[in-house]
Amino acid sequence: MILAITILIGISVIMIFPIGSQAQTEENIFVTHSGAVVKTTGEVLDPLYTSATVEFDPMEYLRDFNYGRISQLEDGTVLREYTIIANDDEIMEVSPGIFYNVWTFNGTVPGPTIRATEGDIVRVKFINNGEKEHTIHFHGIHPAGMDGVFEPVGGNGGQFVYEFEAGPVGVHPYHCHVMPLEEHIVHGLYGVFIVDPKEERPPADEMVMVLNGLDTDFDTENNFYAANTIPFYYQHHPIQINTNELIRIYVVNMVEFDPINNFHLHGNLYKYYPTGTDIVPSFYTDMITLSQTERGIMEFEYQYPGKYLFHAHKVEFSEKGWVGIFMVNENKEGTEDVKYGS
Ligand SMILES: [Cu+2]
Repeated sequence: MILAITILIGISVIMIFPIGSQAQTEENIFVTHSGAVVKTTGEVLDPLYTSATVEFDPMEYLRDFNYGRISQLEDGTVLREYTIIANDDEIMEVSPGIFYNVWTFNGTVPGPTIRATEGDIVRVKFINNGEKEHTIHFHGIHPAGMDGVFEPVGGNGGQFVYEFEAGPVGVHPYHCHVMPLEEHIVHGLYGVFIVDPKEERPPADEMVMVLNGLDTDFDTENNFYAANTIPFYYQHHPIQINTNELIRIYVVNMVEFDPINNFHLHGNLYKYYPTGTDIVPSFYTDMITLSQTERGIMEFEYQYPGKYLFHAHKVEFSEKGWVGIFMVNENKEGTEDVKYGS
């Protein structure tokens, strides 16, 4: 009897284990709106990408700020006009052999980082070229009718113009707010909205990092994680910065499914401004924890040159792609500060 049970347990262990391990690599077939059929395994790989093999360039996105088309209203107020086009039928190879149906603002995940100065009028012409209804919901202060929740914009060319005064100062996410909300966000309809103070922040080498995850096998769990969409990208392509130069990172956590994310910096500590709304930092730390759409501004300078990791200290996330390197170069005399906010 004991022998029989042992055999049964042994068999059940042997049987259960392969089923569990195979689930990771099981192929899923996915049909897009246009009828294209793609396969994905959901496996997480650590590929050596180059800018020629990714459709989205995380290095370009990092320091790309869209200040809009600038003009002045009669009373002298600055008007900034942007166009954001939604789509929900693009397929992107996010890791070798892993295709994902991305829903995009202006063709990328994340969408463009739009930027204004507090008090400017922001006018966003939104065009929905997708099949589904979409909106843009901006975090920040604006009238109810500009909130992008109760005014879904129809697909196939639907339009809406969002207009509001930029504020408050800080870093804010924007995202689609059509139900089921989780689905619209997870597929990639989000971006960053920076509101600069009227009195400019000190000059710095500025960058944007959107922490995100992609569920490539559609089981409502993320298969990989990243800073700016492509896993491991900044590990294989270190971000070049200089010693003794102020670095300012606008960081936004857009990971769904997992309750928290975090940001750990090696060999240094950073000043942290939650939501960026205060000009006085709240923390001096090497670790912040972020829940959904939580964000802030990090500032630091490296004293010593060399290679330094930055990554989620939720180690599972870093092992599945949310990891990068700063290559700190000796600051050559005469290096000019990069000025932003114009
Ligand atoms: Cu949507």
